[in-house]
Amino acid sequence: MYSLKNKVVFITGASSGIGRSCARAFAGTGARLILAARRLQRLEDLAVELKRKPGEDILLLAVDVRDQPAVERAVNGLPVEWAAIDVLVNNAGLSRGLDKLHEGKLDDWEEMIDVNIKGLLYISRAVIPGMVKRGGGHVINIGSIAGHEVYPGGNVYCATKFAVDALSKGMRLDLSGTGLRVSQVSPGMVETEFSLVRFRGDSERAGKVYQGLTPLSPDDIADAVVYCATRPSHVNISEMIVMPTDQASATLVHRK
Ligand code: NDP
Ligand code: 8X3
Repeated sequence: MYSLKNKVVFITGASSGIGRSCARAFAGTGARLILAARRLQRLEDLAVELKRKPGEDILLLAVDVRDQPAVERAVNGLPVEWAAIDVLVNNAGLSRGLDKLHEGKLDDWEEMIDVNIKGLLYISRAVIPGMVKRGGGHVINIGSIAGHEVYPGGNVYCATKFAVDALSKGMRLDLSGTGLRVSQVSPGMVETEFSLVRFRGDSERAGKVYQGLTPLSPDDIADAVVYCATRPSHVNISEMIVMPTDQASATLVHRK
């Protein structure tokens, strides 16, 4: 098994859901954590929960992944003892709305494309060159079943996750021979703030998404992410598609 003890793990979108669960799971491996999100207070609360001291064994970054200069400043400005990132978990992402394409809101499209595709690219562009220089590192992208199958109303969100799938494959090709690993973990339905964000705070509508079925928990996905990161260094898990037992495909869900 690949030991993560004292390795530097950088997680985007660590203030909630899958990213927060990844932070907890990686903390259990003895890794040092760089946690990024816009909501700094949430990250500070998480550092307290994990009993870690910001700056010492955990580093918190308030950054909007859509802001390329800010991303570059944050990564290039890391203190020297934090600069050698071993594992990057590209998790920050969101969906907005479930409108038919011809009725879609342009702002929703822009936000999903800016965060899910461009944000992932900005972070990757800032972090991966250092890994290449050091001859090692692991990029783990959070894709989705929505990156393999399109569902009604999913249009642009699905397109962004298809793009993440293409970027994961592209990274693996371009990084061949560098010693870096690239994995993608693609979940089905996970109960997080995802649907609340998609429906802009409408908790009744968000709750209905998971009604009558047992969704995945964000800890289930963190478990898969840590599994990828702890394989021996000659093993690259290209992709894990993780579905709830109650969900057979993007469109077929069993509800009691
Ligand atoms: P949550 O809404 O619970 O978490 C999303 C995270 O992304 C938050 O920490 C949020 O932090 C961060 N984020 C959003 N926008 C930005 C931004 N502009 N800059 C920086 N960080 C941002 O959702 P999930 O945990 O479910 O989602 C995590 C990932 O998992 C996403 O990529 C999503 O597409 C993917 N996914 C989710 C599934 C699900 O069913 N939940 C299934 C398949 C994939 P903050 O707001 O503080 O900036
Ligand atoms: C999130 C999974 O099916 O709600 O990526 O789009 S789904």
